Amino acid sequence: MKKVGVLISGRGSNLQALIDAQARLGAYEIALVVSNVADAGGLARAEAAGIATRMIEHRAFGKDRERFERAIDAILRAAGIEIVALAGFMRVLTPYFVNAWRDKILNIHPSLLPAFPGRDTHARALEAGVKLHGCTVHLVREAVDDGPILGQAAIAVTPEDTPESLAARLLPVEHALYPLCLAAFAGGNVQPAAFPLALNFWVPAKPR
Ligand code: 4DW
Ligand code: GAR
Repeated sequence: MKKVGVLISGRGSNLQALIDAQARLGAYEIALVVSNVADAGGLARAEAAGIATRMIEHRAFGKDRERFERAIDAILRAAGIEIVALAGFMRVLTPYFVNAWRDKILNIHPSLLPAFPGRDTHARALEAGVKLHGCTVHLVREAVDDGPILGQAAIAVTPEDTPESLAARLLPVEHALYPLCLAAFAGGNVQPAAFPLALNFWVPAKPR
């Protein structure tokens, strides 16, 4: 069982998915949730699940990103964290933190990377006229939305789709993909698939 620390900045629906799946998947345990935003909805979700939380407000560190990250690093290490999962965490991590936790930080991004890195992914996917959209779980590198891809899941785009409808249809897919990728990664023994691999799976019946 690997001890996971989840970094959040917002509503925490992906955190909720990781919490809800951990007993079923049995490969990771969320031991700590760290938020850089005081009123992040994810903090209440963690508390409701009996998970320890910490608030490290980046503003308190001014422009010194590395000092902010040293504070997070110290908290993660004190809690015995082995894997860091970003779940809607909005601060770019510097080379210091990425290298301190190299190959131990995962992120979920709402596009089929390397297509549509950055913000407004759904609007840009529609603008580009793609017929498949999706989400990606990847290892975090210095460059944002970059790094080895652990898993992807795709959805079909319809002519009626709006950025909002795409986001709403993709979110439960994110919630299915992230726990599976984290569990596979935590279980070790994973390497890039040697052949194209498409997964289809049931998504949670309960809306978040
Ligand atoms: C991400 C990328 C850029 C910003 C926010 C989030 C996606 C995931 C991510 C978070 N931190 C990361 C990643 C990543 O993929 N790779 C690394 N670190 N190394 C972004 O531009 N954030 C800005 C602030 C936004 C805000 O506070 O509202 C920022 O200046 O950090
Ligand atoms: C999710 O859609 C996630 O894929 C996206 O932010 C949302 C967080 O929602 N992440 C990024 O855009 C990273 N570049 P949540 O707080 O409800 O999990």
